[in-house]
Amino acid sequence: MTLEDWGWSPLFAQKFEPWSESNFVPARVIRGEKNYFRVWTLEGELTVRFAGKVRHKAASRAHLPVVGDWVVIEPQPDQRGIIHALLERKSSFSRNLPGSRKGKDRIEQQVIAANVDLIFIVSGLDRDFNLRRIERYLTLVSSSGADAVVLLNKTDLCDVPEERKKEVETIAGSSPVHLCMARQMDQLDILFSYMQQGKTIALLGSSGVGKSTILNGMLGEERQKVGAVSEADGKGCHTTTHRELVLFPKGGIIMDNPGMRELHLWGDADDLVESFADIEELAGGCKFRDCQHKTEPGCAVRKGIDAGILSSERLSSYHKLKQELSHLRSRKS
Ligand SMILES: Nc1nc2c(ncn2[C@@H]2O[C@H](COP(=O)(O)OP(=O)(O)OP(=O)(O)O)[C@@H](O)[C@H]2O)c(=O)[nH]1
Ligand SMILES: [Mg+2]
Ligand SMILES: [Zn+2]
Repeated sequence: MTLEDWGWSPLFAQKFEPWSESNFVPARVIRGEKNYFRVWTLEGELTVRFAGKVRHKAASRAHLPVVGDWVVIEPQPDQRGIIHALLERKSSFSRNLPGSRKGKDRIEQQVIAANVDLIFIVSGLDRDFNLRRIERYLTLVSSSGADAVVLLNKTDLCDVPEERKKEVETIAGSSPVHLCMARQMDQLDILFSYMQQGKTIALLGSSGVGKSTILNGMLGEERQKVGAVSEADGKGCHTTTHRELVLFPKGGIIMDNPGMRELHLWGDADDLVESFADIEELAGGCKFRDCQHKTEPGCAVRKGIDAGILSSERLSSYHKLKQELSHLRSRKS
């Protein structure tokens, strides 16, 4: 196995350069536990912690290693090691973890997955199906630096899968949309066309949509535990509890993830340009350059709704996400 099999590239080699003359080695974080990480190095897998100075030097939690990161390790006896530094990420999928302290709104960037090239946004065609949530995921992916593919799983539980696919295509822009039935390993072949040596793909979506089933199906073994969804509300029971990178023998890396409950945006208004390219394009025809597409005269976006090119739900969703991003910006500064 080579570093390149795990996604190493000249970019990371350059970042590692200052460390290359001592005992340090590059490693990729493949699993995160509460107090330690599992990393892969050329010498094998190690259990590592980070040196206190890494924590002190980190400007925020977003600067601490997560699964997918490349880190600088000082190997120790007994397959152990110490993380000395985090190499700059080429992409990161983050969300906002809002909270409050002393009655004040707080925002915090939580990096969920680092150095991912492609994100499979998995959605179930059962009660999980929700166009607005997919829009939210697409917006988060556009700020991550990764590409997106939407997977609509559980075709067996839907009478009109092709119709659903078409609906998603109207909001997915240039991201491909595929149907699959992971439980019977149906239509998983198309997913292999996205795999290649050193490329990292993350599976993201709510609990119970079938992320781990998809990974098992592609791998051809029951590597990840799979759990039933609740009969009462159709939701999953958070079976996967750790993020983890799995290397495929034929090339490519897949990251399984726990289902996400809350998806607050982390990014800026520009991220909507990609995830709502249709609205941005229509906006070019609005009378006023700063048109908010609400009540202004000569609004080409609202004309688009009247003409049936755009749904009013999508425009509301756009307004909502834009509002969330501007709130975030006012908190950041
Ligand atoms: N009917 C049907 N069920 C499926 C399909 N794919 C997965 N499932 C079932 O959906 C349930 C949840 O699957 P998981 O793979 O555990 O879902 P997950 O997304 O990994 O869930 P978390 O780990 O909780 O985030 C299991 O009972 C699977 O057997 C499918 O194509 N059709
Ligand atoms: Mg799972
Ligand atoms: Zn307008």
